[in-house]
Formats: sequence, C-alpha cells, structure tokens
Amino acid sequence: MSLVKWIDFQSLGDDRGSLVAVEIGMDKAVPFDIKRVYYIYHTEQGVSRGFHAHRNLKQVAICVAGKCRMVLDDGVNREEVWLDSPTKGLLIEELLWREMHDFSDDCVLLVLASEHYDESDYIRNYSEFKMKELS
Ligand code: T46
Repeated sequence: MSLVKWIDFQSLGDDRGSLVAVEIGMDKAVPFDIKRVYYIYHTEQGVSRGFHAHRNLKQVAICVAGKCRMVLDDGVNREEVWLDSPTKGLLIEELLWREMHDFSDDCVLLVLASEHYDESDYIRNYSEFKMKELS
C-alpha cells in the first residue's frame, strides 16, 4: 500500500481568483479534529527539514504557495512526492518518517495537526524509529 495519501480540496474559484475551504467531519476532507495549525516559510535555499516521525500525531500538509519535496518512510519503504498545489493535502499519519527537501523560495507549507505541540511525541533518531516500526 502506498505511503502517499492525498486529500483533494475543491478549488472554489471564480473570475476573481481561487479559494479553498478546509473542513472536518461528515464527508469533509480532513479525517481528524484540528488542534493546531502551523506553517513553514522563508526556508533557506539548500536547507532540508523534518527528519523525524511522530508517535501519535496525524497531519495534513498543504503547499499553499511554491513547492517542496516530501519523503515518507515507514522503515521499509521510502516514497517521495512534490507538494506543489494548494488543492492537494498530503495525509501523514503516525509512525512515518518524514523529510522535506528542495523548498522553493516562495514555498509556504501549511500543516494541520491533530494534537497540540508535544516534543515527547517526536522520534528524531532514525534507528530508534526503525526499531519501533519493525517491532
Ligand atoms: C512535522 C514537519 C512537517 C513549536 O514550538 N511548535 C510547533 O507547533 C512546531 C511544529 C514546532 N515548534 C518548534 C520546535 C522547534 O524548536 O519550532 C522549531 C522548529 O520545529 P521542527 O524542527 O520540528 O520543524 P520541522 O520543519 O523539522 O518539522 C515540522 C514539525 O515539527 C513536524 O511535526 O511533521 O514540520
């Protein structure tokens, strides 16, 4: 099964421009209650981010401007995708190693998170992640 799970958002555009509404519940797109929103922007050229997994956190990442490359790894398989559309959300569930590379200068990566920030939820050591994932 692919590690890459896209959520497609409808663009509610008209002749003035585009608009995307993100909602939860019912038949709407995001499969968890959103407790936190953050965004990553002005990433320096050549800088990569991430390099961790989460024990419980679920997230949806949407590149609302520009683009970046996301690598997902479940300890066995590794896949990569470009986040380059404000109408595509990448669902990143728990226990997936993630890395972000090749940020464009104008990249704004919006992330919707199922939990408040909690550093103890992070697994920042790849060997520890792999042991946990394979056990
Ligand atoms: C993830 C990827 C996609 C906070 O204080 N509150 C927050 O909500 C977040 C997300 C971060 N921070 C602090 C912790 C660090 O001192 O901000 C600093 C940068 O965070 P970090 O190095 O974890 O950033 P990234 O870009 O490596 O990872 C982030 C998220 O942390 C992570 O959950 O999945 O984006």
